[in-house]
Amino acid sequence: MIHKDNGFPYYLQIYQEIRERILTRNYLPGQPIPSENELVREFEVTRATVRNALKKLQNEGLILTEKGKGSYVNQPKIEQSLFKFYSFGRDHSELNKNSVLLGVEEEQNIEAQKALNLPGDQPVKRITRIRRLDDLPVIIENSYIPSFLVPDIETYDLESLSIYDLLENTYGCRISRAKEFLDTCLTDHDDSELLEVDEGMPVFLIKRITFDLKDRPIEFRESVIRSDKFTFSVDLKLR
Ligand code: 16G
Repeated sequence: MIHKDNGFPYYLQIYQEIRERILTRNYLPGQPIPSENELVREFEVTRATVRNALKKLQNEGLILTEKGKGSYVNQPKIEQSLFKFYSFGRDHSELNKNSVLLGVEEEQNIEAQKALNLPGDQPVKRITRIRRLDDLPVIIENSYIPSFLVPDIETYDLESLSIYDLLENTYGCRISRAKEFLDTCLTDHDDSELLEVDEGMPVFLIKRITFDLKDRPIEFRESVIRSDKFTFSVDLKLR
């Protein structure tokens, strides 16, 4: 199965072969892949070579490995277009989703106040939610809105309602556009507990400012998003 004389490292050939079996759904999401011993026999290589191949698949999130239990195929990531002003509530319709409200606080927050063009004495409401997909926590979301726009937002069911729907339908703010900044960071202790991942895992950090029809900023949102669950895509068109 692998070419021993073409100079291409054995572990990369095995990695490519297993990767292909996953992408062509020969090995299905959630299903185990052959054990190390089986792969050693199939490819006629050393165990160290097989381990290197598996490590690369693991690093890329294609397989998950549990000590003593072997490796299985990870679920494919959810694709999000960067060019769509999507709503968590309305998207991912085929998945079982819910939000857990961690709290609503009125506070002074310099970064949010700056993003929202608010003078220092104008407080914001911070709404913190964990967004879950298929029973896994996938996003930690902090939404900051000038308090005067949403004086009683804490009285609404923020676990089921979309904040954008509330802004539009309850508070009369018409949304026109949003600007997003996409970054990465590593999870700290608290984030890793909330997202149920290892501390220090790379995650996306998206900051968004949402504007109303008069181009006034009305919301600043900071989302920490699991990079093993989401992939962001952009369609590039020439004309
Ligand atoms: C999620 C979405 C975000 C969307 C927001 C809607 C991802 C990665 N992010 O954070 O794009 O705008 O939900 O919030 O899916 P809403 O449910 O309050 O309208």
